[in-house]
Amino acid sequence: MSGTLILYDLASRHNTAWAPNPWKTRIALNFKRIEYKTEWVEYPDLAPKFKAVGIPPNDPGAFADYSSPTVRFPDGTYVMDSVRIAKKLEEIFAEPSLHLNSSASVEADELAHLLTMALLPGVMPSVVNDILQEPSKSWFVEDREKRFGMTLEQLAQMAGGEPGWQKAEPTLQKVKELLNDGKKDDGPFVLGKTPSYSDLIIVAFFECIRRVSKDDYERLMRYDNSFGALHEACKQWTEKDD
Ligand SMILES: N[C@@H](CCC(=O)N[C@@H](CS)C(=O)NCC(=O)O)C(=O)O
Repeated sequence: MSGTLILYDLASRHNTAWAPNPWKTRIALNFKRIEYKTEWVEYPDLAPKFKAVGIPPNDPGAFADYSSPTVRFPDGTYVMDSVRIAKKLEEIFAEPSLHLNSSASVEADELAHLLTMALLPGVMPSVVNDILQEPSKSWFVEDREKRFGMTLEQLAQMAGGEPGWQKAEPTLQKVKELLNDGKKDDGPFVLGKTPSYSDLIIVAFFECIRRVSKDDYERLMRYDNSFGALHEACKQWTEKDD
């Protein structure tokens, strides 16, 4: 089977990308200038849609059995999970390279995950009120309340705002080090003048925050000049967002 590559991304009322993990794949596709179509999926449709085409669930212990990003490649195969997708993209579309062998790639993925865990609880009410539409909206409220054992407002009160930023602090420091220390040259990227997957992952997180909370995004950009310089240098790969 051949055809256009399809990115299954989480639906929003604006029909534009917002969620942190699908942004990792989208930005990699944009970076490699690969032609693709987006299929927007509502949260409760992820599992039935992916099961129906035979995708095995994520490994035990994953946040969800079925998740976005998922990609259907032109040969008809499906791959779920941003890291697996990045590896396959690099195999099929070698240039420009994502430089996945750089140890910074793994570190950046971990840092982006930690930042998401620290700063997302504070913005969940805005995700519900400003981004999601039905049926995801009701599904998300119910699912997250069950997972966290409290309402999203209580969660934001407890773990968002200053506590969230405090939790993020050591990780922000590491991102700053990654962008400033031990580089070969003075470019804006983790490897200096050469962009790589590490940069794209960090910017996927920046882009998500920019789209869900202007205040948090501005605070993030004030943390260190290297953050804004990186985001600016990667902006060209965030433009296609639908
Ligand atoms: N490690 C996975 C994480 C994917 C993930 O958790 N994606 C979220 C959206 S940001 C999702 O699909 N969640 C589904 C759910 O909450 O049921 C990856 O990088 O692809």
